[in-house]
Amino acid sequence: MSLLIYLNGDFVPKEEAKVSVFDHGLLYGDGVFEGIRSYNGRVFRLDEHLQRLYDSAKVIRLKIPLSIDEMKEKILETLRLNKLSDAYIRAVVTRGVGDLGLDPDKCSKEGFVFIITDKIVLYDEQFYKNGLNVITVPTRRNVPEALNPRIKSLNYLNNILAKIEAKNGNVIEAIMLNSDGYVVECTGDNIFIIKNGSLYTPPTYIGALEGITRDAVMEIARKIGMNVEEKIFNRYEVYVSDECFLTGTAAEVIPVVMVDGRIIGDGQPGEITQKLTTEFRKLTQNTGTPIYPE
Ligand code: PXG
Repeated sequence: MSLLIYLNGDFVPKEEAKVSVFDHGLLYGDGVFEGIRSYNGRVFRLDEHLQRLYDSAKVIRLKIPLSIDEMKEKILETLRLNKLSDAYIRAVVTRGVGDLGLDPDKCSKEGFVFIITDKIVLYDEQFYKNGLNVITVPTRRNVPEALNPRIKSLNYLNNILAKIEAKNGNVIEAIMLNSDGYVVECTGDNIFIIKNGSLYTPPTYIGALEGITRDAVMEIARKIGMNVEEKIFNRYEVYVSDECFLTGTAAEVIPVVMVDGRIIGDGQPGEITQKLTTEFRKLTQNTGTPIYPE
């Protein structure tokens, strides 16, 4: 059976799930999206993801033709139709079909929605066991005053340029700085460092996405008694940190053991990072919105 896609009101096989070449999501990256995950028959932090989606849409003045509750139901329905339990979910809202000009008012009054649910492609286990080697790349994170990175928009060129530079350096993820040279985040993950038992991550106002995994990890760290701070830091603090890790829906919690050729800690995934990973995995297995009636 072919994968079914929710396409603006209908469920269609993936071969038939097409969007117009006049869609402004395609022409201009004019739209918003979410990457969500389900574990063990439950969608992890679905309400938080939906709130971020609707907040992003509000900021770009994009009207979503479904209420939050309807969107939630459509996501769950798509998962059920595809009989998925452990899945990756992509919810996308574009500005819809318009003309060849920028004017969003020439598009339909409401956005165009599609939802893809598919089996999750897991990161290679060796990254979790051995940790990542990352580099800082020249492309700076978008300036919030121009395009706020808190908007999870379909325009990901900033991150893609950084990803290309990461791959040029033979690594899979890159640290991005803001225009002032402070560490912000990675191309598709938030960044954390640990120093003397305290956990630090850059504040969102300097240009980081308010990651759902980031929030969960900060909650867990506080629960186990750690001091947690959203704090501005530069590469120096990363190089001399005791531990470093990245968080994201796809990657979950992934240790970093080398940054720009500097070994972090003892070059092995740190103890606290491992503890946070274990606790995060427990949370993903034991919480979330049920896909199937329980
Ligand atoms: N920062 C950025 C710039 C992101 O795109 C995160 C942080 C982590 O946020 P969550 O809410 O997932 O904890 C993201 C995640 C990918 C991929 O293939 C990642 C994201 C979106 C699309 C693809 O790694 N966003």
